[in-house]
Formats: sequence, structure tokens, C-alpha cells
Amino acid sequence: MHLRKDRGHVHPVPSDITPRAAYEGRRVWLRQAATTAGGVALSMWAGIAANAQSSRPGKLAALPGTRSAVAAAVTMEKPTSYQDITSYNNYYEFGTDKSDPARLAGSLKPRPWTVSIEGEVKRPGTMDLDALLKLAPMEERVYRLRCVEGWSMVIPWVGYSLAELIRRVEPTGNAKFVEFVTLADRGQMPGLRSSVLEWPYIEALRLDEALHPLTLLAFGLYGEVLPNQNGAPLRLVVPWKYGFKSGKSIVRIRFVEKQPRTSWELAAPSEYGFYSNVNPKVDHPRWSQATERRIGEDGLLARKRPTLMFNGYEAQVGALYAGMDLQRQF
Ligand SMILES: Nc1nc2c(c(=O)[nH]1)N[C@H]1C(S)=C(S)[C@@H](COP(=O)(O)O)O[C@H]1N2
Ligand SMILES: [Mo]
Repeated sequence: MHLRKDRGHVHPVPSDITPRAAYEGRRVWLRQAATTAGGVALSMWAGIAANAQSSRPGKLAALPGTRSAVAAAVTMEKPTSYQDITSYNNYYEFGTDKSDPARLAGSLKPRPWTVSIEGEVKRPGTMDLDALLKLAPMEERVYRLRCVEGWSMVIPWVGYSLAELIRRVEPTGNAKFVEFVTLADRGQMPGLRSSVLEWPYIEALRLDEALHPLTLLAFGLYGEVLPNQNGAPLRLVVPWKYGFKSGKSIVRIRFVEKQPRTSWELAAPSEYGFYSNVNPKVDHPRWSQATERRIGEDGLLARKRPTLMFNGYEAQVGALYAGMDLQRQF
């Protein structure tokens, strides 16, 4: 399990994305935030963000993000190491072993890239990656990612709220759900030879979930563009749902009236429901969901962590599910 650096990544150079002054300016801001009034929480936040940035791995093009306006976007937990985040992956288009994506995703070409916006919107069309990178200011958001398999990580993502994009394309009154279709190209993705899932990989959210400010369109992590194995050049991150709701390498976003059939529902409807909210009280049919193992804390003495309702984001997202029976709509 190690990163291959020898395959040609064709990522943007930093100057394509954010003027150097803005990047440098953020460092100054961070220093000030940590030293002037502003309280313990702010300086703690700055400490974490500065950590994430000072340990910028220097492997891919820089993609810095500024402090997120979404308060809950910052957890106080220590980010998982870049090495673990980029070598222990689920990306079935490159194989089903955790080490397959890091080993094989070098064949993914994240540029040029376009995303097609379709369905119930007033402004459908094709958006180029460069336009998407400039659409809204990049923010750093440290979110927990909890996989349905029972492990978790803490990842310093870079991106902006999906709502920024949704507002600009103006959904019609008929748009009730948003479907995310990800790349399925046999030439780039050896895992497509397997029929473990139906390709392309499809995920979907209710429109109000998609509009929630915590729902992130991510373009980077640890201050750099996304490594291929983490879903370059752009992916979804829905922090209160199991990891599989966060589709990688998105090529199509469709606004629809009826609830879409998603890949995991099609593969195993009794195990993976549409909502897939992290919920310690609803077990997977084959295992408990009450606890989780934090990647990087393995070993004999590692304690299991209790899994939190909505992955710890209950205060922010609980209202979206008021009145729903979450045992039935799991
Ligand atoms: N296109 C695509 N997206 C995907 C997957 C996948 O197999 N294909 N796996 C999902 C699952 S199960 C998880 S847990 C997360 C893992 O993201 P990470 O590898 O960046 O930690 O990606 C999700 N997005
Ligand atoms: Mo997962």
C-alpha cells in the first residue's frame, strides 16, 4: 500500500486556481487568528488548519481553502494522515481491495473534465472544470468520513457547498432529488470489468439534503487537488451519511422529480437504503453500526469509538429527517 508518483498526473498548477497573494494572505490570517483575541475555539481551529496546511504533502498542485463559514465544518479531532487517506480507499472502479485505488487510479485522467447539468433546472448545460474551480471561494472543511464497513477517518477537504452550484443552475419546482453520475470509462478504470456494481456508479440526495450547507463539492484535500484514488477532479462529500453516498469523479448532475435508484440500493436493497444516514441504532443486517475503528489508530490498544448519530452532525441536519421513521427509511 503505497502511493505511486510515477504516473502522469495532469493537474492544474496553483496559479491557475488561486492567486499566490490570497494563499499567502491566509497564512497571515491564521497567525493573527491564533494570537489575537478570538478565543480558545478559534485558536484551536487555526491550529488544526495550520497543521493540515503545514503538513501539505507536496505531491500534487496546491489548492488552498480559506476558513469555512460553516461552523460545523471544523471538527476538533486530529486529521488522519495523508498517507492513510490516500492508500486505504473504496473506489470500486479500480478494484475492491482497499489498496487497489492507490495502485491503479494513476490511469484516471482528471483533465480535461466537464460536468453536465441536466433535468429540472432553468440553466442546464456543460460546465468545464476550470469554471467549476472558480465558481465559489474554496474553503477548508475538516469532516469525519464514516464508512458503512465500520471504519472512519478525519479528512481536511477543500471545496465549497454544493448549494453554490445548485443556486446558479436554478432548479425548477419539479426538482425533488439530485442524482450524481460518476465516470465509467473502461479505458481508464480496470474495475469496470467486474460486475460487482452496475456502472456507472450513481448516488442521489433529496434536494434539501443537497442544498444543506454541509454538503460539500470537494476538489481537494490537505491543501492540494484530490488524488485520483480519492475521486479527482471533483466529488461529493456528505459528512452525515455513510461514505458510499459521497460519489467520486462526478461527470453528470441530474435534477429529477422521482427518487433515483442508486448503485448500492440496486446491488443490495436490504443492506443499503436511499438515505444511508450514519445511525448507530440501525444495524447493517450483517453487523452492528454502534462503533467504529479510526484508521491510523489500529493496533492492540486501539479503542473502538462509539458511532455518533448522523456522524456527529445531528444538531445541523437532524431537522431534515423530522417525522421520518429512520428504521424503515434507512
Ligand atoms: N465512484 C465511486 N465513488 C465512491 C465509491 C466508489 O466505489 N466509486 N466508494 C464510496 C465509498 S463506499 C466510500 S467509503 C468513499 C471512500 O472515500 P475515500 O476513499 O476518499 O475515503 O467513497 C465513496 N465514493
Ligand atoms: Mo464505504
